[in-house]
Amino acid sequence: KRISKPQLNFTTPVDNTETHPFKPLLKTKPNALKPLKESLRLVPEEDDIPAHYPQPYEYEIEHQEYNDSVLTKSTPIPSLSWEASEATWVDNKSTLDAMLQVLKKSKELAVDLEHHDYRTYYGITCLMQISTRDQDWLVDTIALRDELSILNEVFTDPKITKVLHGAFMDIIWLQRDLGLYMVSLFDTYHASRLLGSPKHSLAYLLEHYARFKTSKKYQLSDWRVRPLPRPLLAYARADTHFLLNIYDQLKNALLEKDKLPQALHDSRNVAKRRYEYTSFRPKVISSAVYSPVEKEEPWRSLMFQYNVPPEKATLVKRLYEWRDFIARRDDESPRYVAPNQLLVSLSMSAPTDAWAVLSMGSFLTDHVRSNAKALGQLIKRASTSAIVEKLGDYSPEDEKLSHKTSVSEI
Ligand code: U5P
Repeated sequence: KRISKPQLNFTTPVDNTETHPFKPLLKTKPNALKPLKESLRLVPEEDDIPAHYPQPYEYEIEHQEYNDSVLTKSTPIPSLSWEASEATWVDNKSTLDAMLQVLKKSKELAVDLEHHDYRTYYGITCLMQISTRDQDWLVDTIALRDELSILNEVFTDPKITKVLHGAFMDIIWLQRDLGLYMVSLFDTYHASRLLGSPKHSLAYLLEHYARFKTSKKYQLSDWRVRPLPRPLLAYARADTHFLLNIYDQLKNALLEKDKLPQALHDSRNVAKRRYEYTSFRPKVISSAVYSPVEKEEPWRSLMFQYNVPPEKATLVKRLYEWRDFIARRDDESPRYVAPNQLLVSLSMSAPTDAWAVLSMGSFLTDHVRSNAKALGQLIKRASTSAIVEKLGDYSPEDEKLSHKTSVSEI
């Protein structure tokens, strides 16, 4: 089934141009220790970090205490029966408000997201699963994209613990698409690591702590589809339904081993992560900042992975830049415009006219087909400039040297 692109209906159109640093979507700041205005002040460029807006809840994440219930042992509360319960679908303002009223009264929430990244440049958050001790909700984050900032009332309330598994990308997607942040995050992935479990996936925790078997086969399905088919609804609900009970057990085990402070420290670091556009990302890569592209010369890894000879570097770079330009313009992923394999084939056989591009074989994409002429010209120009560069300073010694450097650089 062909799905129309949901981003065409967004009230704020998608902007892939990166002409300024990422600006937090936050309009009001519930549970603030530092006022909103101060939290949105541009930090000037220094050393290897370009000018940027701060992560607006960084101070609160660092300074707020967790609820006492996180710090003390307690008898694990059993999950609600899987068969006897059903999730509530939330796709309008009134069900959202009703959900929020229940969430406000809870001491802890389990949260998870599903995300789509094939027919979009940056990605789209498609679904948010939320569970309390006695209810599950599935929130349509496409339909409610502009309404969800009210969830900051509970997400940034330090008295309400947010339990997520491996939240490092969820934290990014929440701030990028929905302007949401989390204060008092408990990441069960970090808990599992500190306890030295044999495996750290949610599937393993579900099986080991909740005796619930899942299949990962739905993880990469197209979460933009509406209505979501039953198996996907069930898969999504399972991601949070058992998580608070698992949290109870992990928390007790961490307290027994004196490892709870470390688990909270690691969780705080995840919650503090900041989203930034590729062109404004810090020069030094760290887990504190996430950007769509995190490598200095990403086309070099492509050459390394596919064993492309070094003299093709200019051509691979030009093709990579062409693909990125088209992907941004049409809001598609680079791999939808042309998968790596196709990019490598184009650089290897280097077709220099439309006809040659089109006769490359059966793996052509729509974008490569409709841009065959421009691609032929680009390849011709890149090959010519590579020859000119070579003739300019040719000596056998040089060639050996440049070969060595380009290999070790990768
Ligand atoms: N995801 C991937 N690749 C993976 C695992 C997850 O792209 O190997 C993305 C999917 O978009 C999925 C989202 O919707 O992460 C959340 O995964 P989960 O929380 O359901 O495991």
